[in-house]
Amino acid sequence: MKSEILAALRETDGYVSGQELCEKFGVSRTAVWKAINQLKKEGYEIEAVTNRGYHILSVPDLLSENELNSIRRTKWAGSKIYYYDVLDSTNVKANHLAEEGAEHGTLVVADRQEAGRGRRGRSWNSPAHTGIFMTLLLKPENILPNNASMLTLVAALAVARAVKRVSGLESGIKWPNDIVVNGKKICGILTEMSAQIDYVNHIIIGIGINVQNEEFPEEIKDRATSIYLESGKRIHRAELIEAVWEEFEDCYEHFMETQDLSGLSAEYDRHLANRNAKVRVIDPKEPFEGVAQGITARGELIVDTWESRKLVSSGEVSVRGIYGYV
Ligand code: BTX
Repeated sequence: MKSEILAALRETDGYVSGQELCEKFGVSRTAVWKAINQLKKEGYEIEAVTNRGYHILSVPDLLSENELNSIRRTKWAGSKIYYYDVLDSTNVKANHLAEEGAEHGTLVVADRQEAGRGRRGRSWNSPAHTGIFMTLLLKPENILPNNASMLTLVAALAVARAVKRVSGLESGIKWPNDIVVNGKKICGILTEMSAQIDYVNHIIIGIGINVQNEEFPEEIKDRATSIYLESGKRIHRAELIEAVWEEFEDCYEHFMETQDLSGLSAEYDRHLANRNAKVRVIDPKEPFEGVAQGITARGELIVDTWESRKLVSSGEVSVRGIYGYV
């Protein structure tokens, strides 16, 4: 009920009368009044004016099921939202939920992670009240396991679009899965899949975004940054979460039409952080250097070396700029 009332208040720039809310949700005036008081306690500034009704003045940067549901405009992403103040990892939780039968579009969000996961056993710094830690569960009916890794790139593009929309910041994508601003990481994406040889059980897309952070631990401070540090703006995390999944739905539709990135690669290339720059490809078998040109429709990075054109697939390989992390 609280999230419906919140949604009704958000829908209008003006006032909503207590009577309207009672009728809309079939509840008593006291119930409305109680819900409004609870919202105020949580930090929402709500004005009540006699004969006019309620009006929302400001919203705190708060993550909660109410906040996330009341702001939701997506078609299917986040159709069911699980919010936690603290989790070990939203990816771990989403995996469990998937195994228990949770549906396509289920979203897990946490305010803090105690064991946030990066790729290949690395960890993701996930302090409270600062970042976005979330995982979307996909149970696509017709996707081949070989195509699933491209979804990381789809998600990266969605995050870059959403960051621009909500904060105004132009970000780059460090192939395949980091979003960077001024050469430092503001977001990482970890896609995991449960599949048989020719059938995908489920895919989970975990996204971590540094939003309000003012500082980072010593080990990562020269390669990590946040939306606040880069833009000086205090954006609302819930608003960014909503924008990411709206953009993701759009990118995902393009992806599913062709099951590749042919409809998205040009836009991805425009964001590619080290496009036309020299990169070092750290391939465990054979490291090499070349100039990054863009991506193929299958999401491989095109790197021209002095002797040939090479296509780099994600997986074991990582790519670094010659003069630093990007
Ligand atoms: P990655 O392996 O590419 O990056 C991890 C590396 O990035 C770390 O080793 C460290 O150097 C650096 N790092 C750690 N924390 C941060 C941070 N907050 N900001 C910038 N750099 C950092 C990238 O892995 C994938 C990360 C996905 C995180 C999300 S959060 C929600 C979901 N749940 C979960 O457990 N993981 C994903």
